Amino acid sequence: FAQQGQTGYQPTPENLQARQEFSDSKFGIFLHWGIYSMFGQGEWYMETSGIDCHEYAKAASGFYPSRFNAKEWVAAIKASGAKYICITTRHHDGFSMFDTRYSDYDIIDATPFKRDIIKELAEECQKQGIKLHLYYSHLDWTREDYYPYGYTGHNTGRTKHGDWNTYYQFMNNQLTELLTNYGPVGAIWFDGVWDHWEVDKNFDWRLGEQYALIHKLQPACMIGNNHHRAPIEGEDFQMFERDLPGENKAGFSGTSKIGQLPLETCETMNGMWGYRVKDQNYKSVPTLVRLLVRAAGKGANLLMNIGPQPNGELPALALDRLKGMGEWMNKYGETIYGTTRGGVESSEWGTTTRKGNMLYVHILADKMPSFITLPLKERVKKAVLFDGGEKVKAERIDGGVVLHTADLKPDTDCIVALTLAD
Ligand code: H57
Repeated sequence: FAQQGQTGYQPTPENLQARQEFSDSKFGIFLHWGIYSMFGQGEWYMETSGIDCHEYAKAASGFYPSRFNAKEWVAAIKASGAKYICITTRHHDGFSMFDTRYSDYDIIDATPFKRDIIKELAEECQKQGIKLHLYYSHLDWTREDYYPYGYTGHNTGRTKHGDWNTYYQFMNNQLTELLTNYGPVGAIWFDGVWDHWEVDKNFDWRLGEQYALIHKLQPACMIGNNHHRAPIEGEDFQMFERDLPGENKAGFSGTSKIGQLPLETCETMNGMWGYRVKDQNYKSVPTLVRLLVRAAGKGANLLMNIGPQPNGELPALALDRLKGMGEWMNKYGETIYGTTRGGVESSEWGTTTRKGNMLYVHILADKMPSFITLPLKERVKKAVLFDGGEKVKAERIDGGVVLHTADLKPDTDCIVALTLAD
């Protein structure tokens, strides 16, 4: 599929630096917010309930998130230890959460709220020093020009005609707005190419030209695309929805082959991306921490999702989890930020991260294993508990090192810090 990418792409030094910072940051917060939030049934409500897109669109006139306060959102997210925020500027329903000249189906023209949410968030991110990534959907359940050749199975009442070229131009116009009017954008997070690819795996989205446009407008802005295929030329990071890198359990038709780019995996804090009133089943802080640690062990960032409420507030349980994760990151962030994959394959007991000559062994099991065997070539100069510095017995064996862990206390993450000889 290389023909779909930006041919001859050479990332600029700023872009390479952005990639490095991104990789080092390890933790971001995803926000799925749109007029779908009002229905309280997740962001796929129009499609899964077969609602006519014109009926659905009327809901926009009731969108008035009076409690929205970008400053509070950013502060709460920053306190979690997350280094970036990725927000939906336009999801599959086609509604734009920003001020766009290219459609009236947006926050300014179609709602009584009339405040540019993306602008307020962008300004606040700048002020508080956290990066902003923008989610942008290729798939559109509302526009008639979305389809190139026919109906692909979505039952939202839209007709099948229209010129796909005008849709392509529309997307590029909107991307130009997003990359011109909101200051530095950390990344564009694309989603939805799989919709046509499920029908025609060679459908040409003309990504090359689109990626080139983005890199021309903001060379440092990274591009990621939720396709679960090997990276396409012009992309700057590789993402895996609900999969750790290399896994392919989320139902995508791609191979999930891992390339050479920075990695990111995204997950939901409860069960849905968009606000779902019935779903109060938020993962516990230890569970979330373990997800983050497992991702880091694979060299990947965790992008953890929250679905803000229709009134503009983050759900109370989400705020609680942000606070808990922040407390953990304050203490143990050293073993996560700026690390790379540990080089010791993750296993049942946990995983490893590495920074310089430090190897962090993250034991994530509820029951402590008696021994952990690490296939390390390097000599271990020192082995201590990260918490408290107590010595842990490390024994050299053929082909590795055995850690004697029987007497350690299980925790959310019991971390053994190994200093390796260089
Ligand atoms: O925005 C969130 C998340 C980040 N991506 C969207 C969700 O609304 C879901 C994307 N799911 C992609 C997927 C999973 C399996 C294959 C595609 C319907 C039509 C084709 C499929 C599902 Fe397939």
